[in-house]
Amino acid sequence: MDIGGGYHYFPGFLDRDAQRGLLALIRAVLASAPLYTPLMPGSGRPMSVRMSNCGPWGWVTDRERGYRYQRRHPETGEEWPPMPGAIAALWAELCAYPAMAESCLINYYGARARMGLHRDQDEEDFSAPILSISLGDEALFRMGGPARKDPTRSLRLASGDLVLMTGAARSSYHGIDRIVPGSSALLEEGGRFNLTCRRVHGPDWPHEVPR
Ligand code: MD6
Ligand code: FE
Repeated sequence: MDIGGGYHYFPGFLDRDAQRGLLALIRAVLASAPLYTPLMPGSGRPMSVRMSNCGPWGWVTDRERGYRYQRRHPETGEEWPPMPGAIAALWAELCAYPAMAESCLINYYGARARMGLHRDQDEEDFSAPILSISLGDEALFRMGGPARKDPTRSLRLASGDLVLMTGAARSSYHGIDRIVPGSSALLEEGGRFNLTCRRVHGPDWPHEVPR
């Protein structure tokens, strides 16, 4: 559903079985690439969200080197686990883009985690959309425009909802004001996973970088 500004919203796209299946795949990824606490560039302040990645490239941040994509987990030093086929299939189904996603960022929100208003701009190619998948507790998603001062709207994202950000929304400000603890029983520990699938390079970049 086109909700304007380049934002597309697919409420309840994943049924309960699909959510459980995806969650099991994410848990398997996290068994080899555990969640870590990212630090803000400069200040070194910890983010409240914990992160990991799958796919050939992972988005990371730390105090010294800031926001970037890299091939390896910052704590284990291992390459990121492969992107599960079910996630790649959602990208192929929903994103009109001639190449596969190269990165799936995994964000975990505990009860008090949030994500400030930001734009995703560490990728080379803004013609590719970003696909977001929500699992677990509901979240208040704030959606703005390309300028920080643009008016914002708020959407309550539930487990199984997808959001596609394309066109103007691809470079628009957005964030998570808060989650709604206890609003979903999908995660036994509570909280929320958000997966964002991205293209990092242009469409001609090899999907698997030669070693
Ligand atoms: C979240 N999402 O839903 C945060 N970024 O937890 C994002 O920051 C995001 O949903 C780029 C594209 C879609 C998103
Ligand atoms: Fe984002």
